[in-house]
Amino acid sequence: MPDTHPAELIEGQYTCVRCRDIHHRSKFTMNEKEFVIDSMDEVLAQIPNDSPLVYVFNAMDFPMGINPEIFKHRNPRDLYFIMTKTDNLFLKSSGATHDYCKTFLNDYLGQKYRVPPENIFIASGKKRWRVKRLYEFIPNYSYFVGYTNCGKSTLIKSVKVAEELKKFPEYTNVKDFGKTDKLIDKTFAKIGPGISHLPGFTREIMPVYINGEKTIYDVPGFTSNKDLRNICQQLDSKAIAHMFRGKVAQKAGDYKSRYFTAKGPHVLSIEGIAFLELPANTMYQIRNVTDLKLHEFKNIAKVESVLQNIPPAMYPSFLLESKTPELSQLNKLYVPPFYGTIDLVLENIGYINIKPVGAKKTNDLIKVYLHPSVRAVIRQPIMEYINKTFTGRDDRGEPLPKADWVKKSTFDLKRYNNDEPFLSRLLTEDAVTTDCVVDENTKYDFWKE
Ligand SMILES: Nc1nc2c(ncn2[C@@H]2O[C@H](COP(=O)(O)OP(=O)(O)OP(=O)(O)O)[C@@H](O)[C@H]2O)c(=O)[nH]1
Ligand SMILES: [Mg+2]
Repeated sequence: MPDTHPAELIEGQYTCVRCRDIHHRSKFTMNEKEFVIDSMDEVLAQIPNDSPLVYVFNAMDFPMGINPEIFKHRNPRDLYFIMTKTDNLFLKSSGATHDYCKTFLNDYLGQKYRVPPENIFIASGKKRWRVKRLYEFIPNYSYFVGYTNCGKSTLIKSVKVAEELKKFPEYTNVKDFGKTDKLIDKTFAKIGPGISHLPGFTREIMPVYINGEKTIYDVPGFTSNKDLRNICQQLDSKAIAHMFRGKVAQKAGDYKSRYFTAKGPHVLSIEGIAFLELPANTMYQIRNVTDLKLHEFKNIAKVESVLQNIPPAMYPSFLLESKTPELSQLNKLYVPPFYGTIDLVLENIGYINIKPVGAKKTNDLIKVYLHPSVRAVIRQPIMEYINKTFTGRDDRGEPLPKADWVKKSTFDLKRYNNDEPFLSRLLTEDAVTTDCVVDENTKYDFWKE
């Protein structure tokens, strides 16, 4: 048994000037030359046609991380899918929630794209959950692809670190490293691929050798948003980390989680990078599953005037502080008509769970002012698919009035079926119709994937 403590193995100097600058954030700027984030086709063009692909996606903004174009490059049987960052979805690496999540992904990717269940894996690179099985799941010579910042390099690193930890038998059987996590991160800072909260960090395909048995290729992430860089150029590294940190959905976005009530025509600011204008005469329960702060304004006119000159005392509510763009510079979109609860999902950032309450008095839509660097969609509430919830029926299958649910309703897992849309993009002004009343039977009529 080696008597060296892992922390003593640490670190020399950084070998790459760019990495050092990013970590110490001295002079690094995210300009166009330094940070090139390609489209999926450009990235895939660099990978041999017959190599296995492991497609990685972020749990928080699912299914925004699934780009269906990937199925043009491979048959679904030859694609391996890993949902990572699931530590932002639930609290434990195994147990019911993990299994329900797996069922959900099997249903979703299986029914929609014909991906076999054995090609789907649930992981957390950061927490190194189930890393031994992850190692077995990954085909030799596979390339890790996915949107930028989704956690590819961290996953590969988790496998590499698990191998290194074998040299320290006292750590090999530890499932969750808990307090030793930081120590391990520090110790192995230079092992395996580089990771960063800055999108576009991995710039070249890089082989990672594990155990002398397997080779995995880390690949630069792709993006569908040419404006992504814009926001990162204006923020320091701490602010970017905060923007992408997310919250644990099982704590903040569950039906039992704390909520606050917001009424139209109030406007909810998501730290000034998105504004939700609620229609007058509407009321919602809001659960915030992002790390960003929500701030409620009286109406859109108030927002407009504040944005013209943000008082420094309000900077904590504005990610971009004095550089927050005015409303005219934001994309104006509408949440399509919905019935029941939805998640408004912000790519990489997390989501806002929105539940209408009270009698419906208007057909006006929620208007979203969105920073051009941020993509957003709505989806059915993901927690209903990975946690058991009220069915609204009694044990004989009879529908119950809402007031009786808590006492009499059965509890069940919602199962995905490909008959109804799971997500919708937001609508542009010209796609909005005035006659858009929906009910239980027509609730997805205006959803567009
Ligand atoms: N909570 C959580 N955060 C993670 C996890 N994996 C990665 N991250 C964070 O996400 C950010 C991006 O991680 P990377 O592994 O560099 O992502 P990438 O996909 O390699 O990004 P590119 O190289 O830009 O394509 C970092 O801030 C990580 O700490 C995870 O499992 N859970
Ligand atoms: Mg990377």
